[in-house]
Amino acid sequence: MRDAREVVAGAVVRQGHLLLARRTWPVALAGRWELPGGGVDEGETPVAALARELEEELGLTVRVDEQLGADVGLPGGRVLRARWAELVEGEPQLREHSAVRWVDAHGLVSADLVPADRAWTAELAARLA
Ligand code: DCM
Repeated sequence: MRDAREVVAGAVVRQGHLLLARRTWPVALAGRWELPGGGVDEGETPVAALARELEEELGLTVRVDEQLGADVGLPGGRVLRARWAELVEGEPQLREHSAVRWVDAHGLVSADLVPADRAWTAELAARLA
């Protein structure tokens, strides 16, 4: 388990629907939905980190685009940022998550998101509307 100072999450949109993934860890977040992603390794760019994480966790090939929304503070002084990501290839595979789903704006707003990701709900919902 990495203890990265910076965590990057991906907003993958396909046919007007956003990819959400259900976490299994830690206990406080298990069962709640997130934009998938993970920690930026030493010497790695956030763009490369997000592409790597989405490949490792879900088997997706993406092209990482611009940042969306605000930076979000996480416990331990870490910062979480989100970027749009274009799906190039792949169907999500459950390697670390317990489920995935593609949601429209209504599904996003009603999803039990991890707390940090709620910072982006309005901007994401606007894009999906
Ligand atoms: N995290 C989050 N929202 C995301 C992705 C990650 O709040 N969309 C948090 C959960 C963990 C930390 O970032 O505290 C590291 O994530 P991971 O365990 O997926 O590497």
